[in-house]
Amino acid sequence: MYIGTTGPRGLHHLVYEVVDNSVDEALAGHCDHITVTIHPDESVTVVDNGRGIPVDVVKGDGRPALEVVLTEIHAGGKFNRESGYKVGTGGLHGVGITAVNALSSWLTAEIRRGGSTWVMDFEKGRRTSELRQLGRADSTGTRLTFLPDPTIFSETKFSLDTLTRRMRELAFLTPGIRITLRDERADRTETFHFEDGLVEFVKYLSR
Ligand code: 0RA
Repeated sequence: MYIGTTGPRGLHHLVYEVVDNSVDEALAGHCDHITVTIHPDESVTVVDNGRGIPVDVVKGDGRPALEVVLTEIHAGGKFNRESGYKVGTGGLHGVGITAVNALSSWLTAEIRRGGSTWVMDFEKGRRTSELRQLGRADSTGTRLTFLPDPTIFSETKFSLDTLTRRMRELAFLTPGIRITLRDERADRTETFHFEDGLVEFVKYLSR
């Protein structure tokens, strides 16, 4: 879909697609902190404190919304009409996440919503578990962890520099948001937060 290449650019694009969905949730006014973690095995976790991807059953479909969001390409607006959730059709939630799921050896979605924590697992884009209710949650949000499929990508090592540059740009472009990038391979953590967006970006570029 929007990954475009199976080289290093495409690999990093997987992270951007997932983070973009959290940024959308921030732009909608429901999220102000996104954390991206590169794990030692080159899997990546993106956590946000948004509303959480809906987990209730989609009318006329029978599957949890979470499963539909992660396995279907939402181009026709069907999901939107029948569920009332705004997903897909290019800009909003859902288009890229399905591609990331399909291009990952495994992906785990953990949702905090409606007072509970919910989990669902996938391999190469296919669901491998039921939606499980894990326990109580006193906050809301989405946590997606995925391992890029090495049979698809020629390179599966993430560049901290590349991800740092992108997360800084996203923070500049989304004033007020906090984006934390953690690299467990090197034990490094950096947080990007700009109250003044583009003004600070221009200052940064011309420093
Ligand atoms: C569909 C509907 C709603 C939120 C989301 C998707 C959503 C998707 C992602 C992806 C990463 N983080 C996300 N956070 C939210 C709205 C649900 C509602 O009306 O409460």
